[in-house]
Amino acid sequence: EQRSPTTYSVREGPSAGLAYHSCGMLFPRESSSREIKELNGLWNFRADHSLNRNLGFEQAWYKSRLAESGPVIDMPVPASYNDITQDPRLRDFIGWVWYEREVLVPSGWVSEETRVVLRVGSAHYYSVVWVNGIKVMEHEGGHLPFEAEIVEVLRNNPGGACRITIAVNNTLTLQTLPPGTIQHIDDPTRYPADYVVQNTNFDFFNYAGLHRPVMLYTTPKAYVDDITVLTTFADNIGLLSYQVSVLGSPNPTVTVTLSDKDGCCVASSTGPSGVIKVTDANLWWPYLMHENPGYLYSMGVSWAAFIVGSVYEDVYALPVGIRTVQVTNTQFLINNKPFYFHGVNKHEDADIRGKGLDWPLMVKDFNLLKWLGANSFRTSHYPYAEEIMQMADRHGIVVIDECPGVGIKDIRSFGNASLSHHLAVMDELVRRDKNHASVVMWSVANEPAAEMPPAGFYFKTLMAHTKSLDPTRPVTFITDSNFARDKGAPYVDVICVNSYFSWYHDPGHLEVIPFQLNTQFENWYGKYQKPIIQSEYGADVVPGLHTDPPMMFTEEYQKMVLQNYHDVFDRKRKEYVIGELIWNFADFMTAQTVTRVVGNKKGIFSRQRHPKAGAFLLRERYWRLANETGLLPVGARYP
Ligand code: BDP
Repeated sequence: EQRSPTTYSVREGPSAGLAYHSCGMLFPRESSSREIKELNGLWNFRADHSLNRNLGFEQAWYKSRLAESGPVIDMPVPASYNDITQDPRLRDFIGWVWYEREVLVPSGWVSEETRVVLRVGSAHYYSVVWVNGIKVMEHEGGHLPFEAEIVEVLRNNPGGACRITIAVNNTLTLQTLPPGTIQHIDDPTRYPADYVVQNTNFDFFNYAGLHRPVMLYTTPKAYVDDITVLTTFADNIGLLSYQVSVLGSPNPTVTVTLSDKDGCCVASSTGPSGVIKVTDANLWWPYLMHENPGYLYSMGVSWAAFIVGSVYEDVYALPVGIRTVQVTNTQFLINNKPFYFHGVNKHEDADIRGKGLDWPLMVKDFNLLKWLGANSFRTSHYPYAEEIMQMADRHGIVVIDECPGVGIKDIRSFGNASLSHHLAVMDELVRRDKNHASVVMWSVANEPAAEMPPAGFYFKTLMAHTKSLDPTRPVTFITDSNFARDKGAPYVDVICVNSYFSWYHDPGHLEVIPFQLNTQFENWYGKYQKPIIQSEYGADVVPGLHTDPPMMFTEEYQKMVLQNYHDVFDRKRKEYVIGELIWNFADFMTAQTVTRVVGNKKGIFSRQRHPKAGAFLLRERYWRLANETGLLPVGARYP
């Protein structure tokens, strides 16, 4: 049988193309005009183990029930499929897997006045979606939502039966985000026949599947498609300039009301765009910077029309926080007050569910963040679930929102195809997250090969584009390059540096940290005069390992690494260091390598969220920092 190196290409599906971008992507919310049907739970599932992974398309598995074309297994959604069975072939699978679920649609939904939208919160990496055997959309990218209107398809099937088939391909290539390469090895003396591996340059397991909720929701035919809100304030007056786009109606009458936490209307406006003034505004403050952090108003947006005796309307309520963000040479200001990031880097990662959204885990993680006294996190290394962003808004946890630009190490990943996809991902990310008060900065990449010649043009374009999408937030990328040769750094607003002194360099030598870290900061600030965040630092710990004097991989060694870094942070934060984000919040799964003992163990919590010694050290520090730098009322120390 013939097999070409492109066999596992993500573009195997017929007529591949991107989802339509120029519309909004409001998070589905129920209202008097909108209903939701969640499709979480068990789906039918089959991985296409055929040699070219293309059997599903050749045999058109979407045309009838999946069980009719072969065996199926139960697969929970949302979840990664990798750790659900005992089959190593599924854990390490590369190529197309097929999900299917049948749902009955209420008859009232299939009407001339209603839109029915099928929305996938995220599916890693490339997806093709059919409803009742008819293709309704494709989407590239594993961490952002996509949706299609399906009422026309449902109308052809009056019984209300709706069979949703989703094929998902986890293959990463030099042009995907994150990038990867597929390696076919043809050496019968050393490898089995048809040996294929997925190589990546990032340090987390390439979990795949339907990672976030899948749902159907309705809107009226004319509907609120998108809302953009920019906020500022002057003295005690909050100002919200908004823009509403209504589709399906030529002259919509838009009404906007702003309600406070108690549901009382405090201001209103009419028209698709305008400015709302709120007197005695409650600002959105970060956790530990105010006694009432994360204050959110509810912006009710509605559209109504009276047509031949009937009322048509659409109603949508968007949570909004009023706050400002600014960067100076030495400071990061939120609501004009200096903000010091004392927080974490995270992953979407847990036992069994992989990267699947899990409510208990999410709430546990926020409780741990608050226990720790963390006021911020970075969405290393891809956009997190919208449900997580909403929690951050409500709890006042500040977010650096990162796109999946991780592992860009090969010069071929700086080409036009990569850049245009990267720009499109930033479009999708900003469109999804622009209204989150918690998001204070965009990160376009993590540790790219920023010293390579094409990196200058690439990052200049990418960051200019991101700023054009959102002029209100600073933009950065996270670097581990040499300060003198980094070609992307000239374009960032805040320098974010990762370093692992006494770990990957000079392993075991804690005594180098004060020197090397000090030099790192002086070099970067000397060249750019921009504020600096230590965006990663840390050390692996196998929980329960102890030595004195400290040795690598013990709880004591992690504590000493942290302590040594902190001493330098404490000197430099008086000057221009504006934050520290530990690597990592919790242990997480990676590909198998000789440097990883069942995953990355740099967590201050284990993968099961049990604290290591470093967590207690960090907790002491973060609460002390909160007391020093925050606006906490006296006495509000440990909760
Ligand atoms: C950094 C990467 C991060 C890794 C970390 C590590 O940004 O993704 O997990 O190193 O090696 O370089 O632990």
